[in-house]
Amino acid sequence: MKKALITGITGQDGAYLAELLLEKGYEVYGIKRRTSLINTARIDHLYKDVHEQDIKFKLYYGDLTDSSNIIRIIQEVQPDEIYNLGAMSHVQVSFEEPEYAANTDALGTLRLMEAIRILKLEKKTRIYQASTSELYGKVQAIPQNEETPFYPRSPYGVAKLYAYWITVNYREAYGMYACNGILFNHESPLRGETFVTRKITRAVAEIVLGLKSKLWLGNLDAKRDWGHAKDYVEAMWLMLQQAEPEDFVIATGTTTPVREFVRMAFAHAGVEVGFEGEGVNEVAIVRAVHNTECQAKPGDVVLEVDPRYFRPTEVDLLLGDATKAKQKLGWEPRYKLDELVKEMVDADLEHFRKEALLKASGYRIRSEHH
Ligand code: NDP
Ligand code: GDR
Repeated sequence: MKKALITGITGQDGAYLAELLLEKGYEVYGIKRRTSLINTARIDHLYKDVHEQDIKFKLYYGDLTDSSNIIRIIQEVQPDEIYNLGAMSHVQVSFEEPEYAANTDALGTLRLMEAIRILKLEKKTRIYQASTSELYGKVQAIPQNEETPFYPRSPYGVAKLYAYWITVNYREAYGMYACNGILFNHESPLRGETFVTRKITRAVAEIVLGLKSKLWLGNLDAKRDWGHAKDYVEAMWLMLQQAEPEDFVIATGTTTPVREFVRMAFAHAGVEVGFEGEGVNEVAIVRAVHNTECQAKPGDVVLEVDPRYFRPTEVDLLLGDATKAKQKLGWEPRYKLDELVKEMVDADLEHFRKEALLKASGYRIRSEHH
């Protein structure tokens, strides 16, 4: 039975990957941070299952900023595979916490690599590094593939650039099986609530159910190549099953503006919106409603632009070319963007219907606590 260690197991990708590896018969170990509120909501179902059977899923407290803790956990687990998904992963927040982003995302990766070396596991343990399309940053070529030059545009992107190269360097210097997956944006109902897709699908559900009247967003012109996290964690696993370690771009090959994602999400909930105005004055207005449950009415302004969400430097356009992954890994995305949008909107509608019921019954709901 293979053993996998996942950093960032409490995040979106960690949850899908843990599920996939357990299905494949792995023993799965994860590193979670100590937090004042419990942070394991995305993996609680796996944890419970385990108590009914043998222990195949175990969590350790830890942090990528703490070397001794990383060394101790790796020494205890002796993993066959490490998936380094832990990161301060929010691009805009990295402008507010640049040093922490560097410490976790750049030096955290170095700490993992060094732990492998200190423990002399170079020949045993394979490492997946969660690299990102944010490395491409300022557009140098369209579409972007493994040969496209990097030009990161945020402290997050720069920290991940270090992590990318230290992964390549340890592979070349010490013969480690270490791979970079250069993954383009991938989303799901488990996506963090402050990333743009989930922020949109949550707001659409709240607006439809009458729990909120308006959504505030930043740059509506940004274009992203959005896939489904479930497809992307499969690519991570495939990268560690090859004869030789290599780096791969993982993407859908389709790019879509934020504005269009908004339109699609409302449309899936039975609300047609149109956009008027430009720049900071752009708004989305309800044109028609085809959903009897919907509380919004034609003419309502349901989206405004708030410059607070503009970034000091932006990544305008991401479009990935995953030909290499298709040829060498046999990987292709299964989900189309409209299926992803539907799954996310449906999940948020279900969630907020419960809140709407509670509100109608006189209980205070979460959004009213802030
Ligand atoms: P999330 O933000 O959902 O999850 C990040 C995980 O990292 C969480 O488990 C978080 O813990 C943990 N973490 C944060 N800081 C530390 C730290 N100092 N030490 C240990 N763990 C830490 O990210 P995703 O699941 O979306 O992404 C997974 C990885 O892939 C990240 O490295 C991200 O940068 C990268 N990536 C993501 C893409 C995407 O579109 N989703 C695309 C390309 C790359 P907690 O739950 O306590 O916050
Ligand atoms: P990104 O994802 O920065 O691409 O990083 P995010 O969803 O945060 O932004 C995508 C684009 O939408 C624009 N945008 C907004 N973004 C947020 N979060 N909130 C808003 O209100 C808003 N309005 C417009 C942004 O400006 C941007 O252009 C994600 C993360 O998962 C990274 O960890 C990962 O490496 C990359 O994807 C690939």
